[in-house]
Amino acid sequence: MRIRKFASIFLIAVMVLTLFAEISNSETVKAEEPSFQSFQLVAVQWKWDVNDYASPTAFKNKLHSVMQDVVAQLDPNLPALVCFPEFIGLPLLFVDGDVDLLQNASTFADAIEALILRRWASVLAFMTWYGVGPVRALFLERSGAMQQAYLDAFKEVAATYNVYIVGGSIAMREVDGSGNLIKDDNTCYNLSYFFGPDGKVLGWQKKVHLTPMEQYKDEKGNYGLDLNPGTLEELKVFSTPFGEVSIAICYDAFFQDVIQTLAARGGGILVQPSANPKEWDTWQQEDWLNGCWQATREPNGLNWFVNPMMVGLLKDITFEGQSSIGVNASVGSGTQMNYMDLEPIEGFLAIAETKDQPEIVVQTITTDQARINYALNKPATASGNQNSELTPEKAVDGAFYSRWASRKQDNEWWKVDLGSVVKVKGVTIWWERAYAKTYSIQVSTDDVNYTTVYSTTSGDGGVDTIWFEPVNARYIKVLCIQRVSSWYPFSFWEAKVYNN
Ligand SMILES: [Ca+2]
Repeated sequence: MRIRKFASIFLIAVMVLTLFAEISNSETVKAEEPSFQSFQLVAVQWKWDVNDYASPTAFKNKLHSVMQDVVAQLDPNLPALVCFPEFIGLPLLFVDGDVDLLQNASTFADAIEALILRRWASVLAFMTWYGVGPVRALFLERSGAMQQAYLDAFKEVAATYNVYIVGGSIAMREVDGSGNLIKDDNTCYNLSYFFGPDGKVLGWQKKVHLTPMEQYKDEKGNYGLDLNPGTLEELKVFSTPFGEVSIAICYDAFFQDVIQTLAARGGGILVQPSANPKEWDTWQQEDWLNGCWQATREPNGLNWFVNPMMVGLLKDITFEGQSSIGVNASVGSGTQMNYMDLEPIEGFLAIAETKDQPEIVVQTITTDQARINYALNKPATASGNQNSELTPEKAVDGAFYSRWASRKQDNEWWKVDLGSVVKVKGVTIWWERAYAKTYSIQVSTDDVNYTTVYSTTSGDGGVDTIWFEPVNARYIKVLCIQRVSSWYPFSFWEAKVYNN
């Protein structure tokens, strides 16, 4: 990851703009005013009921029922981002005919133990094959059934109700939108998937900072969920037509490294899917302010937050908390309010009334400050592509498991047509490991005369976020000049172009 500090590119920008001023003086091309759209943020406060996990159909029916309550509160003419809590998919461990174990056990740990015993033969095979403990082996073994139930249900409701969805999280192996394993290894993560309104999976976020309960053993020696942590380098920022979306799963929103990485990669709306297995007492409410509320006190580009929370009993474990929606201090002050036992403060826009009941928290945002990725789903072309799969438009499809790759040679280019001349201010390139060592970014209003707004000879891959002085442009071209390795082409997962 690299953050391009404004100062470090200022000189380049000045040089470029001096040049550009000479060209643009003779031009009469005007930028279109961006059409900012109001949008709706939704936090679903979900209450555990083990019967919702009896079968894939039971889970899907529950989601439909909740979504019908959600859309009843929405303006159908405005786009919506609907966010579900952390671990909504965890009890899908029992979805394939094992829910009786969950219903009959007195504790959640007992239910997991009973499931390991019932599926002992196949769990043992996974333990042996992958060299892992019984709980990890159970997740590996159950992942296929879990992901199918989770992805099928969320894809269907996203498409049915035409909304973007942050699917809360599930503990399982990493699979793409078609359910294909990303890598056949022994890792399992706390994952939250992101769904488009056509029902398409656009990517997933891994939790980076695990709680003791999610690790192999906690500090008292109790066995936990034995999950793997994600890395900062893997953190994504997703695009919608109404703004960028960053996901920090629960504990992650309390960590500056996660918040700063998300902010540097585009920021936008910070979604914190949460499940708090503790009493919602005054101490806990005060501590919770150190999460997404605190993360949006500084002008860091994370301009709103949505914090859906899990409530109710999962066997012996009580989950409590008030879901909320809020705004960055640099964008607005919100309404004076706070969690139930605390003094009102600025920053919140809406808070659930209860800590233990299902609720739907909705907030309409009317703004001209959303960060929009103009390149999303716009026509893209290139000097060539490696094969018929890795085509130029894969870099603007919003999906983080599809990419463009050039032919295996230096001096290739990729270009997006934004459709009209607009004012642009930044570009983010999410390089695959086949990154460019030397590359330039050029802009044009007519696809004939191009101006260079950025160039480097020391690219190091990862995610490059580049800011420059606002410039009118319709065409954005990435000139890929020198590859990092002659074995590779040039390749990136996504290229974004920002209004601010
Ligand atoms: Ca893509």
